[in-house]
Amino acid sequence: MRTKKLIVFMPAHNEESNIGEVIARVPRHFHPEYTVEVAVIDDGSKDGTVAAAKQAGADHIVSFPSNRGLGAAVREGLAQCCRLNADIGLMIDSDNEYPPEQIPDVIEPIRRGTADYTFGSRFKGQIRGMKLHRRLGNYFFTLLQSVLVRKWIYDGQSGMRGFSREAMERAEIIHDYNYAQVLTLNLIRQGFRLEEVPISYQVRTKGQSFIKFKEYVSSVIPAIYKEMKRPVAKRYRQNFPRK
Ligand SMILES: Nc1nc2c(ncn2[C@@H]2O[C@H](COP(=O)(O)OP(=O)(O)O)[C@@H](O)[C@H]2O)c(=O)[nH]1
Ligand SMILES: [Mg+2]
Repeated sequence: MRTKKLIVFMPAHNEESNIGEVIARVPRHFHPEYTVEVAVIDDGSKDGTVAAAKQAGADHIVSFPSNRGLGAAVREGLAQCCRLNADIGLMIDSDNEYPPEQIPDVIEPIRRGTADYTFGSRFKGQIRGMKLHRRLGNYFFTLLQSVLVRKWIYDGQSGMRGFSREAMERAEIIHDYNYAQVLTLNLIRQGFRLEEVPISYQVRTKGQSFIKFKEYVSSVIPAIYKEMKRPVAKRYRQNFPRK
């Protein structure tokens, strides 16, 4: 029996005080059929992020020479998973807000074959410490995605997501600044199946969120519009042939 590979990848920008703990908490032996590797995409960090990641046992580290943005880093993470022959990819933020212990739960629908793309869903699970304005921003952008894809979504901005190999190969992220909305619109429009798994989330206690309201809105809204305007090729699923 061929062992399968799960790659847990982490976009990181100046997370020296958090990334080591996230890596240490990744379950390395969650299933006898799976090996687990950790990949870090360091987006031009100026602090000790790379050293902390190495120290904590990261298996692969890609460093951008300068800061390119979270969308670019996630795009590189997905490409790296394919290059390293992952069967499943799992992205998790490196700021210690999402629970690595729940990685097996979040990829379970993909292992089972009932989904191709999963979210660790904070709004289906438990949230500690989220400020009201962030909560409202999350509701707004999630509702917008729900309307655009005509499917009820709970947590469109989650920083913990699972991907089947095919979803990783075909995903397109059309801007460098962020990925959260455009990636979901792209995958669902191609016909990939999304499932949300409840997780518990704790707002960061160290370091800072990179999100600045004006910059976020003025980058994300045009990107959503651009993604929705692009034609996408529907994937062909063998078990559900199209009529
Ligand atoms: N690649 C990349 N990652 C970033 C950047 N800024 C933040 N991140 C990472 O993206 C993740 C989410 O960022 P964070 O600032 O916590 O956003 P929030 O959770 O939405 O407040 C963390 O893992 C950060 O290290 C950036 O400029 N580039
Ligand atoms: Mg965060």
